[in-house]
Amino acid sequence: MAIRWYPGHMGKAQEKMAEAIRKIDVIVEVLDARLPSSSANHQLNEMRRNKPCIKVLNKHDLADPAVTKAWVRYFEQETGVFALPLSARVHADAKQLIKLCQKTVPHRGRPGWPLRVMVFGIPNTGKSTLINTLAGKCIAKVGDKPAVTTCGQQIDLKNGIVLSDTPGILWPDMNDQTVAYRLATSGAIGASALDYTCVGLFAAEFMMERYPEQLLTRYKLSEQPETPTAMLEAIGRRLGCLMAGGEIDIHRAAEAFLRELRAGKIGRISFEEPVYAVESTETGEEVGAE
Ligand SMILES: Nc1nc2c(ncn2[C@@H]2O[C@H](COP(=O)(O)OP(=O)(O)OP(=O)(O)O)[C@@H](O)[C@H]2O)c(=O)[nH]1
Ligand SMILES: [Mg+2]
Repeated sequence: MAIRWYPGHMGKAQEKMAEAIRKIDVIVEVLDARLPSSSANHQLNEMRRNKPCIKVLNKHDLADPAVTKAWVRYFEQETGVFALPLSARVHADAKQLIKLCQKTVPHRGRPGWPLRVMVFGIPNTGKSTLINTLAGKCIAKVGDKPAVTTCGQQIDLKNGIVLSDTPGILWPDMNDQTVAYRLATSGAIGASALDYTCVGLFAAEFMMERYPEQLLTRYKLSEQPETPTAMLEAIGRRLGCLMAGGEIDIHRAAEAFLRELRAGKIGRISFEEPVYAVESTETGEEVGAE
């Protein structure tokens, strides 16, 4: 099943943000550290107006640490871009972000000249959580589902910094369905727009290829089942997702598996690694490939 999800508030929010960026000093783009490419909204490149951008790789606690390091190196190749892995609920991490914002725009942050920071990203990446940690209190509504914030708000941190919380926005044409399925696996797509069984099968196939040991350990399996369907059935059996008569309820199994995967119960997982462009030298030798 093809995934498309672009609720009405997103288009309106994007127009407002494109206008508001004029009066912003630095953009904090909150990415999901498990899928830093798929969770990047490429519309930001057009909206950004060459403003400095800090890419926060949030939910670092859920991602494969070695892969996150590779992403930081990758992002920092671009001029004017800084990358910072963090967990939005951790105060020490949030403080690091404040320091980086101040370092990036040193001429702002004085009385009458606040440092104006826009927190931007797709749904459910942890923007509002980050704002609450930075503010030291619960100002923005947080939820374990996408599109919790539908209207922006500004928060004065009273330390020379003014933050804008923004609604998570996606893009209308979700042509790349691998991206869409990674987003759905991570929890960035509304439940009404997806079929849990299809997304569960996608996630099971990925995990069987990339992190088979974690699956075997979590679900106490002695050997890997041959197909993603058989894997979901084995997980469903383990988690007690049964229908009357004792058959496995594959839909419930998929839902339970995704819940566990998203919560980090199967281990620290990254869904994608950086891909470097391949350049050819005059001799035809390829360099820079990874
Ligand atoms: N494990 C983990 N969970 C996090 C982290 N940051 C946020 N979350 C959780 O992610 C979910 C979404 O957080 P929000 O702050 O509401 O995300 P948002 O980006 O504001 O989402 P929208 O308003 O829907 O765009 C919540 O369940 C948070 O508790 C993190 O660093 N690690
Ligand atoms: Mg929010």
